[in-house]
Amino acid sequence: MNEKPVSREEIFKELDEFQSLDCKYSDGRILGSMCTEAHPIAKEVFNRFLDSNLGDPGLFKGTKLIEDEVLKMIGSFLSLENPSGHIVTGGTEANIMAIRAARNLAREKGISNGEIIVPQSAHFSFKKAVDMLNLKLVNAELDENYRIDPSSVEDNVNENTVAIVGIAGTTELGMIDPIEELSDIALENDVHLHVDAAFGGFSIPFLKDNHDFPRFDFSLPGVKSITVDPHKMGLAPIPSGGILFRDNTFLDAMSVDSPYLTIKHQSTIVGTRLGASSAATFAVMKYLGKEGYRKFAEESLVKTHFLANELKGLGYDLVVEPNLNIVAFNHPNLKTDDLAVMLEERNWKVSCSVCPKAIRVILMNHIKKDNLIEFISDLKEISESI
Ligand code: EBR
Repeated sequence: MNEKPVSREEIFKELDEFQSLDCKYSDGRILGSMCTEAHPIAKEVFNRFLDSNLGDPGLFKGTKLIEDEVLKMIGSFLSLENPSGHIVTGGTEANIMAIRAARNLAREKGISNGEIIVPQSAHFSFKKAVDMLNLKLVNAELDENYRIDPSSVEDNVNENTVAIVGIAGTTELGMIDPIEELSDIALENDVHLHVDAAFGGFSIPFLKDNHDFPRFDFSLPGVKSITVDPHKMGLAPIPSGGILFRDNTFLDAMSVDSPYLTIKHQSTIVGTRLGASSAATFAVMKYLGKEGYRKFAEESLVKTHFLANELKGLGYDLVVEPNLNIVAFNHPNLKTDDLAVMLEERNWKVSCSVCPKAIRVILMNHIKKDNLIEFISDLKEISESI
């Protein structure tokens, strides 16, 4: 480290050089991200609340009220009036908290060798959760549309099951699992049902009036917790994830004494934590309202169907008809990895799914119709060149 202070000019010059190596959402070439550029009002508010620490909420009472308000607003579109929960760093932390609560409550019932059942399509954060929480991960099979097969869940539930996980917007394909059926299984077996709606949580509720989506939220009695990330479809800055629980018993099951803080107990994994995430999320949610999110979600679906139809017209194969704003596809005569390289050479930042192997494009807000037209023209050229 430098001994003497460095001038602002020099610092910014150096940082500019580093930053010039980063990809920019605004270029419209990042096709494989589930995050996007945060809304301007959220960025402004984030800066203003940078010093507030929700790890010690008695010092930041106003920011704590903001976090509560954000949870209430999210609860209002997930059919739960008074949710318990927190704004956390993202889907990973939210999922770990949900599984931790389920494990601790199951322990109270005498389960010591706990297992969780997750679909094969689950995000890898559940692998981290079982590793950290000393649980066993059991994979449930998928149906032909890459959604969890409830009969596979039924086959795998046993006396050690502490949680079942369903997904509303899978990471790779954006599919929505049949949560209603999982809810019945969870109730019958007295097991915690967690819904990972990290991706779909900020779009499905706004699309459901005009589209035929299955129920996935707290209106289903078996659902005990939901992950929903403002920093994905919610246009909030990173880090902003959400974990909502049906009531306080779940946070209580994880609480530890927290001496020397302004609160006596703490249930979050993280201690010192940003208030800025809550404040920025509050601002963008208020600013857009349900109407604004409906508009963004509808636009992303229009782009999704445009891309899907164009791909079919060019002879590419879709893995599955999209549920949400993700299109996964292959070329009938090319290996996915080779196609990915060809697209990378044309400066597209693509990402590949594993189950099954395919190129996947997530139609986030930063991808505009013009970007898609250019992308489709490159895919046409690739197709004609082989
Ligand atoms: C994808 C995160 C991602 C974001 C990937 C940007 C590439 C990017 N997914 O460029 C679900 C259903 C997810 C998910 C992340 C997480 C974890 C949980 N559940 O901790 O905020 O799709 O990354 O969320 P995180």
